[in-house]
Amino acid sequence: MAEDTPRTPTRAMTRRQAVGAFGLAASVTAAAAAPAMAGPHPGGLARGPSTLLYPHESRTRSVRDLSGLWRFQMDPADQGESQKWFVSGLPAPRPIPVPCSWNDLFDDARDYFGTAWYETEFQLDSGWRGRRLHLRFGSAVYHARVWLNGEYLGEHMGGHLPFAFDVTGLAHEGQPNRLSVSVENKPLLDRVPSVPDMRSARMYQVDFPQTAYDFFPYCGLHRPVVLFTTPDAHLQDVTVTTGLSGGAGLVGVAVAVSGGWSGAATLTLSGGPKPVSVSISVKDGAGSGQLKLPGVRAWSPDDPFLYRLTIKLGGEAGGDEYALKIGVRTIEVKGSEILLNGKPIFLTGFGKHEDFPIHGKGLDLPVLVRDYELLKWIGANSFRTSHYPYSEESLMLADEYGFLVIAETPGVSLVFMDPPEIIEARLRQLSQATSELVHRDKNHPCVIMWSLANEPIPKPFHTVNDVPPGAVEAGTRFFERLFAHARTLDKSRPIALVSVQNGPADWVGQGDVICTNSYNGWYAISGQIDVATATLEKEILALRARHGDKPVIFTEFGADAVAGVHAQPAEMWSEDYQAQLIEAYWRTLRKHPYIVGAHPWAFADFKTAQGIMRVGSLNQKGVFTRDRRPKLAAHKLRELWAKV
Ligand code: GCB
Repeated sequence: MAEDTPRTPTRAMTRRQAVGAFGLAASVTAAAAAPAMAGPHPGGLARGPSTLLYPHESRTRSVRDLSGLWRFQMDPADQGESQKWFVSGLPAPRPIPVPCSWNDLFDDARDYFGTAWYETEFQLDSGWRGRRLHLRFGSAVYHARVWLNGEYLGEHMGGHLPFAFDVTGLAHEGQPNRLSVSVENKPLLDRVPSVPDMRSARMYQVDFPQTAYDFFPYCGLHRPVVLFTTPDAHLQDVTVTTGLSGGAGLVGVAVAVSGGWSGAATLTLSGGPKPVSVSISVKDGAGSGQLKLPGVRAWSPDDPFLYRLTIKLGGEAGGDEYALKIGVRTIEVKGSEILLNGKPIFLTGFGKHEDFPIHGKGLDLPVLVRDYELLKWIGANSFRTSHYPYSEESLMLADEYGFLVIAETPGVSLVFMDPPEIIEARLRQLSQATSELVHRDKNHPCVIMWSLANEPIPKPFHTVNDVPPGAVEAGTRFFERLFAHARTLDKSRPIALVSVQNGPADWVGQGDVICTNSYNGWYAISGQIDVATATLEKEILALRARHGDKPVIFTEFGADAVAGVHAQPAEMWSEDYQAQLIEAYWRTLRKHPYIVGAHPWAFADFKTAQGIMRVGSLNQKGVFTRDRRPKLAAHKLRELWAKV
């Protein structure tokens, strides 16, 4: 480890690096933090920035998934860095699977939110000689620092989004290479999501662990860690935009190539009756072109047809090759409608969570496939990635299944009663996460809208204090800046935030679509479905009056139901009550043509902090149980949605 490598990240350094981390997140950080460490590669390549493109294999790219059993050690005293565990190895490790959350595995780790270390070894493939070597993390919650063979690579702040390093020259052939990662998930006020300020948020003192949001704060390496190789000059980024014109598809492709590379590249779209190609020239690392697909099969939930886009550098000469699946579709807001390929859509589906026993938030492909099968079974055409970016695998699969996805940032339960410097720190962190999210997911046809936040509130719910003066205005300024930032990142999709019932109109009103959560019949007007729906009716009219002709989506409504509990007449917590409340909401919402989506909360029961409102530490508003058995409401929705 270089002498000047900081051992303990100070707040200031952490912030500076996190902000600089957008795009080629950790690579930039790594390059900035450790230029002197870049050893010469046997093939003579020096380290450069990495790429965040999903690591697909190709003729020129090999991928090695490092998933499996790693070694793990908690570090409550934060001594691993000063004791150089990344050099000596972990003193007392135990096995841990990657990807997985650590919380459900070990009794002493369930409520552990400090630093923990991960360690594994890998061998280099001799066929990789002369290639550029990259190391990529799908997600580490929340703050990760990484070493390879004792050399510090860099860090990444914020969960749920990937980061990568160019590690060319740092790994050795013919011997094990040690990879060490520290992951830390301290609940801090200035993070996103953050914890409530305990001085003013009385309610949270009865919940454990304390969170401002309603899901368990699982930690760890949640998604695959992979090694991949590229040629020296390689594609670093691809941006695809699609349009439709008189039965033809128009596909715009912009590429970024490492090292300011210049030369010819070929773009090919296959999957249609015959492949379509175009040659483009790349200058100083940037190039773009357009392909036309006569008789295009436009992507939609009814026909989620995907083309394969292959990009080859250097024409036939054999430079880097990268392929991804794309769908050709348009999405726009017009008047009170959301139009997909020019036709109005209505969203049926849910807010979900990445959550399952034992895995926690670790990528779980069997559960992912089962969820999508159940979404199809119930008649859902969409879901929201509440309340953070989901795995890249889940979006690739959504492209294939034809689900319409509202992709949400980790901006959940933001409050605006804190000191300005805390609010500013959150804005920086959330802007970075938004940049990384759009960068990662911009090419997915399934993503039809960005949600910048879920239920921001001036002050935490149930606090005794009044809304502090200036909190609403602070939120308005915060979202003006966040929306402006997001709109520079993607002009091709609507952008919204999801508001809480009766949340400040000036916040949600900045969105292209009005998204709102509504809990009449549960948190408000408990136990009285008729009164709840009459109130809902008034709320709908008020929303319309306030927000003009923007389309409206009810992104959450519902009731907890303990599976197996029944009551006649229906009572709260019974399956009957949940089914009846959801049906009453559905029928009320459907009367209003400007309401273009209804997502009951939630798809499945999920783990939360312990608290007086969460029996079994579960939110039981799922229409499926946590192990995916349908409740009465699931059958009811299936019946209702069959008629849409
Ligand atoms: C909400 C939140 C969601 C909660 C839900 C509930 O409004 O957006 O995260 O889980 O309410 O059940 O309280």
